[in-house]
Amino acid sequence: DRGEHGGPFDVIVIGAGVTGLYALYRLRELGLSVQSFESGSGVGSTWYWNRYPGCRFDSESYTYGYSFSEELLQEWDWKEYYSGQPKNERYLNYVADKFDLRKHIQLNSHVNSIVFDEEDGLWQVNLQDGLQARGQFLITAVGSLSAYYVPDFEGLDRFQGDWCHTGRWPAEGMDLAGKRVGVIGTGATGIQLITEIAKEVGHLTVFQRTANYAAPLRNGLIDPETQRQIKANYPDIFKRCDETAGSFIHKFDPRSALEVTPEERLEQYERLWAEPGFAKWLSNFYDVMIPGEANEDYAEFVRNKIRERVKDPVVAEKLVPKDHMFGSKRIPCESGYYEVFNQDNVLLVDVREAPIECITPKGVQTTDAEYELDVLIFATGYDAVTGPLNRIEIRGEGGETLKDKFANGPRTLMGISSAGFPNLFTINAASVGNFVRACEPLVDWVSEAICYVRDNGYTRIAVTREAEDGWTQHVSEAGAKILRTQANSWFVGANIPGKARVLLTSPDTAPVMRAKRAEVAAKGYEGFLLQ
Ligand code: NA7
Repeated sequence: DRGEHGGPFDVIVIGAGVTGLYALYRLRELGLSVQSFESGSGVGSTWYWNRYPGCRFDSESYTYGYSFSEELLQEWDWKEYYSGQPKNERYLNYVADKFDLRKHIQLNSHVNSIVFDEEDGLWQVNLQDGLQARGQFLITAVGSLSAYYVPDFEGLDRFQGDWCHTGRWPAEGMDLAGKRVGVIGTGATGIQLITEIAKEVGHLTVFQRTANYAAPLRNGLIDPETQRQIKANYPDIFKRCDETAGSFIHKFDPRSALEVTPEERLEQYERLWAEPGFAKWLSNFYDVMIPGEANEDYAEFVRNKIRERVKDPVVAEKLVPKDHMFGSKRIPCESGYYEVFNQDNVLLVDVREAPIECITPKGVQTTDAEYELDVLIFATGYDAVTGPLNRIEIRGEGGETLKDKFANGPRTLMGISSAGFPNLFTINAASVGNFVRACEPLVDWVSEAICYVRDNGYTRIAVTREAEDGWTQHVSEAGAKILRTQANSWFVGANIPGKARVLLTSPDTAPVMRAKRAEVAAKGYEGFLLQ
């Protein structure tokens, strides 16, 4: 215990990434005292930690920026349609400076635990370095994909080469030029990374467990005229995003793929395939993203696109996904991924056929071979949504921990808050779709709730058990029907051994979620107990 860090604050925000920065801005605008603790040495969180080569947006840059400041929108130039990590990190730093947010942020501050003090009704935040802070309200802006996951392979501690996880890429970089490099994992991250480092490594071994449906990103530079149009049209751009299920700019074709002729269908598939980003599926026939015949028809179209690009038919078949539906896992975007496997110095190892047994001092041992490596990179994903919460000891009323409470999956109302944890807003568990579009209205909602509590003479707001039970059941029932729950992915916690299999995000679309939250607020915070 090294004493108190000022305060007590009206609101403590854990994290200074996309959500945390906006929360600081909004809460301060409302006249509240705010403090953020951020474990990184800089702001940006996801865009701070993910420095791996090839890291970039795959939603359009101009849909990913904050909308809260017209001045910011007009000042900031996105150079590329899908902006890369260095620029994205600069953007968040620019925001922190422009709105003078740094004075509310303590960097290099890892939060060990947060404990609700029932007597004074404050949350006590305990930092790794022994410092403490107290606040009336607490917001976990800790991200949904921040608790990086390294599989528990025996022998990793004896590996003589360098290794890292993509989500903790060293600031000084990794020296890969001419080296024998291995990458485990072929999700959205692995696919970006592999494509980029294949240009410089000596030899690359890709350990793939599940082949993915990756689709061409088709990035490009934004020319000055387009830049001008973007800046003139931000209200329309954001309005369009707000109208779609995941707050992306692409709108489904209301027709079924099955109601048009095979020629028309193929013509649309091809036309959209030539377009950048997520248009290929989110502007396609609506039922391409619903389990069923149309989905399988499109999956086969994508499989053939993969086959066309890989020269060795044996390698091509390994890269073609066959065991899960198109869109049931996050669809990675790529910029030359499949061609990497036409390079002589690249080897694809199917670890479903021959699983990894252990890491040896020299490299990776599968059931049938040892692969010698100088560098091993884990692109093995994240303990999503609940992982970042579970890595903090969160104690609510009666000393109950959130981790114990969430052992069989999250129990919340709308992801936002959990019974027995008053004045705690788990905003990181409530996001759906395009992240910045989702986080702004969420932060606004939470800020308004906090003001409502204070303006009406209350001190505490807590979800009722009934409301939480209702929501938890809704997630389970409605979730069972959607594409995202049909495969073993982070969406349902199935990527982490032993984690309960439950949809970790809302089964509802972003507009429905906004409407539900608005209704709760309009009814005086129905489902919450105000004291
Ligand atoms: P993902 O999408 O969870 O991908 C992780 C990859 O790592 C995936 O290919 C996994 O195979 C693989 N993996 C995980 N554990 C193992 C083990 N034990 N052995 C072999 N392979 C393994 O994480 P990303 O970082 O790519 O993307 C996360 C999100 O970030 C993404 O959805 C975007 O929204 C941005 P699997 O498929 O499980 O067989």
